[in-house]
Amino acid sequence: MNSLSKYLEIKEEVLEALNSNQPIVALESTIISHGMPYPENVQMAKKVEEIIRSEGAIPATIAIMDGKIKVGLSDIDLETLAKASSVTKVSRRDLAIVLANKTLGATTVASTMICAKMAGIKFFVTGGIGGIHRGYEETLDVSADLDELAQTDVTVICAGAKAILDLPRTMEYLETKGVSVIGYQTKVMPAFYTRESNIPLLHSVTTPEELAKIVLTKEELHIGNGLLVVNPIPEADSLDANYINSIIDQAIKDSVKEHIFGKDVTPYLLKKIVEETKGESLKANLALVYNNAKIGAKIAKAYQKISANQ
Ligand code: PSU
Ligand code: MN
Repeated sequence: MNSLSKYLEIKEEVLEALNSNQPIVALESTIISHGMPYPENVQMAKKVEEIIRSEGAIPATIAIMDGKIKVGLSDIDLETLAKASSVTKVSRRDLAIVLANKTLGATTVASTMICAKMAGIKFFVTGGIGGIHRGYEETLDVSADLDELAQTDVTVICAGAKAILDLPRTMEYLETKGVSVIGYQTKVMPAFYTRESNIPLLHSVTTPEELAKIVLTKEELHIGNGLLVVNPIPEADSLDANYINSIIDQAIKDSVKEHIFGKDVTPYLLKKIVEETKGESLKANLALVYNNAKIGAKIAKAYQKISANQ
C-alpha cells in the first residue's frame, strides 16, 4: 500500500467515476461546519450534491474522519459534520495533525484542494474563497487559500471573495502568485453577496466549454497551479451593496473589539452577518452556492468531453 492510500478513503461511486472518466465535483466541509448554522448547513450540503447529480456529474464532499481523508460522504457523515460542536477547521497546516489524532475535521478551500488533488479530482465548487483580510497592515491575516491556489492544480468555482475581505489586495496577491482569475459571464470581480465590485477582470468566458478548454490547455502546459473561476450570485438573490457593506463594516469592528483572530475570524464574521441581516445573507449564500454547483458541474462535464476527444 502506498502511503497516500493509507489515508484516502474514496467512496465507491466516486472511485467508479474516477476509473471510468466521469465528471466529478469536489466540495468542502468547512462551509458546512463553520460557514452556516444548523440545519440549513446540512440541507445545503445535500442539495448541492443533488444539483451536481442532476447536471450529470458525481459530487464528492471531503472531510477528515477517523484518521481518513474521506472523499465522498454519506448523509450520516454530512449530518455529523453539520451538528458536531467540536469539528476542527482544517487548513493545510492542520491536515496531518487531525489525521494522526483521528479527530473530526472539516476542510477549508485550501485543504479541500489538497485532498481533491490527491484523489485525482480536478474541479471543486464552493461559496467564496478566503483572501486578504481588511486591516492586513495590523494583523497580517492572509488566508492559506490564496497560497494553495498558487501551488495546487485544481479549478475552484466560487462567487468571488466577499467584502469582509480586502478585495483589491486579494486580487493583487493572486496576480503576484500567478493565479488565473476567470469571470464566468462577467467582466468584473463578483463580491459574493453582490454581483459586482469595482475590480475589472482581465479574462472572462461565456460558456463551460470555453472554460474547459482553458483548463485543458493549462494542464497540457504543466503550469501546475490552481485556477479560479468567479461566478456572480444570480441577480434575483443578490443583496443591496450599501446595505450589506454597512453590516459587514460593523461586524469587522465588532470582531476587533472582541479580539477575534486567526482561524476564528471568518466564521465569526459570517455568523454575525447572518444574525444582523436576520437570515438574508444566509439565503443569498445558499443561492450562490447552488448556482456555483450548477456551473461547476457543467464545466466538469465539458472538460470530460473535450479531454476524451484528445
Ligand atoms: N467563505 C464563505 N464561507 C465559508 C468560507 C469562506 O463564504 O465557509 C470558509 C472556506 O472554507 C474558506 C475558509 O476556505 O472559510 C477561509 O478561512 P480563513 O479566512 O480562516 O482562511
Ligand atoms: Mn486567516
